[in-house]
Amino acid sequence: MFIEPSIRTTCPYCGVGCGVVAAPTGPVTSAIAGDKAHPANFGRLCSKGSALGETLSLDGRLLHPEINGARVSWNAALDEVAQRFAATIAEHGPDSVALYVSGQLLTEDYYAANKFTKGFLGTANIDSNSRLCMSSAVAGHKRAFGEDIVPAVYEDLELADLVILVGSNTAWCHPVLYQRLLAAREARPGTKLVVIDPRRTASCEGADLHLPLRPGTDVALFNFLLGQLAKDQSSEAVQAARASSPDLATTAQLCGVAETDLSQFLAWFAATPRALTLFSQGVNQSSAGTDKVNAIINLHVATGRIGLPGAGPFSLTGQPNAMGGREVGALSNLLAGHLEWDQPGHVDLIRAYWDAPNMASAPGRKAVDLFRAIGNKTIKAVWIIATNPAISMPEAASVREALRGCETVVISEAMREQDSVDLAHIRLPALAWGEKDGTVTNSERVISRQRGFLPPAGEARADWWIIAQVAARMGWARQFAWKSSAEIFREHATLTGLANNGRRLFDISGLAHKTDADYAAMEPTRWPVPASGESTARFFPAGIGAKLVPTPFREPVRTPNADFPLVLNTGRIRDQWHTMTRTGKAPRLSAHLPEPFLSIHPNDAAGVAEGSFVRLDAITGHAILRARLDPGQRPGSVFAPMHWTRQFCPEGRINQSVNAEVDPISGQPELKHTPVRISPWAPEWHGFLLSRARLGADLVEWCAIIPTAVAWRHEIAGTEPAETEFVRLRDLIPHPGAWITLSDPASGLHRAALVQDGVLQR
Ligand SMILES: Nc1nc2c(c(=O)[nH]1)N[C@H]1C(S)=C(S)[C@@H](COP(=O)(O)OP(=O)(O)OC[C@H]3O[C@@H](n4cnc5c(=O)[nH]c(N)nc54)[C@H](O)[C@@H]3O)O[C@H]1N2
Ligand SMILES: Nc1nc2c(c(=O)[nH]1)N[C@H]1C(S)=C(S)[C@@H](COP(=O)(O)OP(=O)(O)OC[C@H]3O[C@@H](n4cnc5c(=O)[nH]c(N)nc54)[C@H](O)[C@@H]3O)O[C@H]1N2
Ligand code: SF4
Ligand SMILES: [Mo]
Repeated sequence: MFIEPSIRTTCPYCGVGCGVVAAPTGPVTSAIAGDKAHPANFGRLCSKGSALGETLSLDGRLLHPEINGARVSWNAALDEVAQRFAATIAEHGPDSVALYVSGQLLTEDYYAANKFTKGFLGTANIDSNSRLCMSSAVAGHKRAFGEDIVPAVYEDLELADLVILVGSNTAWCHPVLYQRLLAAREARPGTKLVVIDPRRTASCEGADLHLPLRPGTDVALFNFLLGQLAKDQSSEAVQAARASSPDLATTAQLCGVAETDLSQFLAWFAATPRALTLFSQGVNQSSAGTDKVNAIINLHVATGRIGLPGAGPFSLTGQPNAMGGREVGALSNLLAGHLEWDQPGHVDLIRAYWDAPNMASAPGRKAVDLFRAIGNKTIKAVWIIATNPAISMPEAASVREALRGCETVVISEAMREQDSVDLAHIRLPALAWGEKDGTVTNSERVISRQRGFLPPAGEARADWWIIAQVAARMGWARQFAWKSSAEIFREHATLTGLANNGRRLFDISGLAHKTDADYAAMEPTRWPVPASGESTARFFPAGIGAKLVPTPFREPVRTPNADFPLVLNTGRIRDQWHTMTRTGKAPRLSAHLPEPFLSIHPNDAAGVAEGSFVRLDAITGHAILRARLDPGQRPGSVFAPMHWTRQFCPEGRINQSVNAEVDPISGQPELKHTPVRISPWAPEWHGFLLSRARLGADLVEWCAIIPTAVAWRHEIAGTEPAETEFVRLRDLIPHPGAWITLSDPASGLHRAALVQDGVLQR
């Protein structure tokens, strides 16, 4: 039951962009339900969305600005940021500073960050965690369509006769879309589902066909279909496709799939005009990510299966506002409003519109390169906003080292205990979901409102406000004089119509005159919304206006070898979100898969038993994980989740081991393909410790912290002698009560419970 008034807002997790109805039931508690009127979910929510109410507590929030760990006033913190950035630029030039931002920012925050950096700091060194996520899709779209355009909409899921999931574990990562898909198949039982993924995922459960391809070979697979089905065989793209994939046998061998399965897929695609291909990180996060995207688009364009009801290539966005970040151009190689660095007049247009004194004139550094430049001290000041690169970047140990050695690290964050926050000199508390207010754009180009329904936590402020305050202190008060997110939205919407007249499909100038009240009440709205002229749901009907791009197949940069014979694949689990800052609070969400693990095909186990510890080694690092023997793994490749951090399980951090090879066009790192080896890790002892207080994950050699309804469970193991460790651990816990201990050296079992005033202390 909701206590009125309830607020309609949007889920802060994935790019499906579900509408949520929230009603505060106390200072930090809220009832959460799906919004029946929202076109993304029509009232549905997944496990993460429905547990949102359990993640709103103030535990762990960053509540006050800090400099070097000491609490300071906002004025002092903002002055310090402005002064340090100004001094660094004065001494070393504008390219010695950078921002690293996030697809979890609202469009208004994102717009502010991009304007501040490119127009005023005078550098294009602003990149986003979207580099690790969407940049290959962006690059592929631009090559095929001339602009970063997603041609399809969610309704196509209900209209398609053949749905293909490529490198997308939709059942876990875009669950409401998967539910929509299953419901559509129930309504129209003939609809086929094909999954293309090296491992058998939860998304395969409802599939008619699973192609467990050899990791990294998607281009060859789609090239084969293109070569077989393209009407015009003379184009350069078709020639390139036929070179890698001339026939069924060669392609099946190269991709490591059964000939019968591949020919089944070919036959279904050939026979089905309404074919829809959803793709995600198995495509983008690859050293051939951009070519994978274009190989998929090529097939749809060459066969006319695009821009029509139920047909098209469809890039699923990861974060809630991955799309919004692209709209405002907040990646180092983009400009605001889908304008382009190399188009005559575009940079000047923005310079004039912003009244920008220091407009950057060329693209800046992409994430991997940007952190390397911090490492070698080319970049001396960085401002991180709403992301956790110390965990989520590949070769994460060197990213941490880079930050540790950097003169000035500023972070705007919602949480106090977070691996990157630990490394920052200046910490700025940001509003979180439920408090902040603005817009986000989902995978199908629908702009929705996120609305606040809770008071700010402590002294937290909106991300756009923090940026505008620093800009004002650096001398640009006039250009950053916004009083509300509505004002920023109008400025952004107006920009998209500048010198446009249909030249750029991204145009929302029709929303530029929304009053504050209109903005407050704005319903989900799909772009484009030009001030004048036609708006359309789908683009490039039957492929008209789209280009075929040659995509010669190539192997990943680093391939398995004698030292590192297995391929490490990484990704997500159903109930955790990235670095667990929110989902890690909810016992319900931690119950599904409570510890970091490595999925291994039984043939590759080499002495590692189910449920035991396994050590993984790569060139750049190692991890110790719980082994799960899974016949659904493709032999030769192992899978680890990306989520565990220093806060939750230091030895479970996988990104120390993940290589930072990048796609040459998009700069997106190859997060799904690192050569590794595995071996058993045999601790002297293992056990668990339940405690009301969280004791910290560096308690012992291996520790994973798991929230439960009554206490924190510390799953622990070590190689020191059990007896001494047992006593050490017991004495770590400050206690006025008495220990009841039970030790049986013969069986090696040790138990202890703390009793205080006759009550068991957990
Ligand atoms: N539960 C949950 N949901 C999320 C998120 C989360 O953290 N947790 N994060 C959100 C974000 S930001 C993103 S980007 C999306 C990501 O959503 P997805 O891309 O669906 O998720 P991943 O698990 O990263 O990877 C997808 C699949 O790619 C496969 N894969 C690996 N290599 C290859 C290959 O060479 N070819 C092919 N075809 N497949 C391959 C992997 O086996 C994996 O199953 O999820 C969003 N939704
Ligand atoms: N190995 C491997 N690594 C990966 C991936 C993979 O598949 N495999 N996937 C990559 C992808 S696709 C992604 S998207 C990234 C995600 O990686 P990150 O972006 O690093 O992960 P998050 O935990 O989502 O970090 C978001 C942070 O923002 C904070 N926050 C939340 N809301 C706000 C706000 O409104 N304002 C501010 N200032 N802070 C806020 C949260 O507390 C949290 O600390 O990881 C990438 N890394
Ligand atoms: S599908 Fe995505 S947007 Fe929808 S409730 Fe789940 S996490 Fe939130
Ligand atoms: Mo992502």
